[in-house]
Amino acid sequence: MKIIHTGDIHLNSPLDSSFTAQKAKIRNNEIMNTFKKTVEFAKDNGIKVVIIAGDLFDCNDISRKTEQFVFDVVSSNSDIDFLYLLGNHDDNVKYNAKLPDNLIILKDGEKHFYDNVCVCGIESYNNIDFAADNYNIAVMHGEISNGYGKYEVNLKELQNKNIDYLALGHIHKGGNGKIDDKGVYFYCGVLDSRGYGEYDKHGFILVDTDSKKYDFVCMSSRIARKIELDITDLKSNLEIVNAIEEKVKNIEESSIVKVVLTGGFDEDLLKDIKYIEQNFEDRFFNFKVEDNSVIKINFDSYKNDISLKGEFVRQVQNGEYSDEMLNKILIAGFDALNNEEISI
Ligand SMILES: [Mn+2]
Repeated sequence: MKIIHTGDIHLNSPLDSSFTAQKAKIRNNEIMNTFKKTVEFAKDNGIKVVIIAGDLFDCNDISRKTEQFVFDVVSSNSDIDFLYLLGNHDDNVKYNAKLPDNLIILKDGEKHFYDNVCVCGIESYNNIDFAADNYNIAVMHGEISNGYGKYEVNLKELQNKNIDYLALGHIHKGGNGKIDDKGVYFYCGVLDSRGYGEYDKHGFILVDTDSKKYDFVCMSSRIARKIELDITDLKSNLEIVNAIEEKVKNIEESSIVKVVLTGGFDEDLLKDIKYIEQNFEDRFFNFKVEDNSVIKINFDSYKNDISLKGEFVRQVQNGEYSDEMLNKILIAGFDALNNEEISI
């Protein structure tokens, strides 16, 4: 049989670190629709089991609208079982309405059988008890580690326990590996990116228990992209804009884009991040510049400089600052001495 393994959908996220309130609302609605589309995929492909490996919701106090949407989608597909393990974000959601019968909370060690396929949520390693002749799916929410914390997954404890497939949630980027000679683990990653930090394609894993094939199915309604640009050899804001233009020319306009500036720039380059951002803001769903570049100063050339700038550079050079602080002071000082707005 075929099973969908998803998780970390994080419905009802504030998304305020990536977007304005207006765009956050749009993005949340889109992610709700991605959940709906995932269920439609199950319906269209005759899939009867959807595993949600934790963090369906981003918080315990979800809006009634979100609850109603999820319950509607689930209850209108009553022939699909949604096996839902609680995550660290949604372990204590208080629902307003009664849970649909087919939204089944996975309890530690409780087995759910579909012919020879057994699905079981695991919180305590003591409760692992899979029969060798079944196809066994363990569901956990946590990160692979050598530890024993609540959201840590210790593979040593899962070896030689007849697990065929370990459905993991919690880590927002997909990934997989082996448990032992028999079993594999998969992180499904988030279903659809919520913004910066959840880059590239996202979706769910389609588990085929017969062929033991595990396929990633992309569900991204928008893709977040991170692009690096080394500005070491660039001399002006215009050159930076042109270099970014070259980097983003093939990126879909629906994307969430971040350009990270790196390298050491010449002190004569009066960088204006707002100006740079303005050139791309309207083209993409969201556009941001993260400036990690540093100012390059030839301290020797200021040794005998009798100007105010020379005095400033010498003062700063003799101060005891971290590299990061030194960079900030130099940029702000040069902006001030050049009669530019100080952007610190
Ligand atoms: Mn989590």
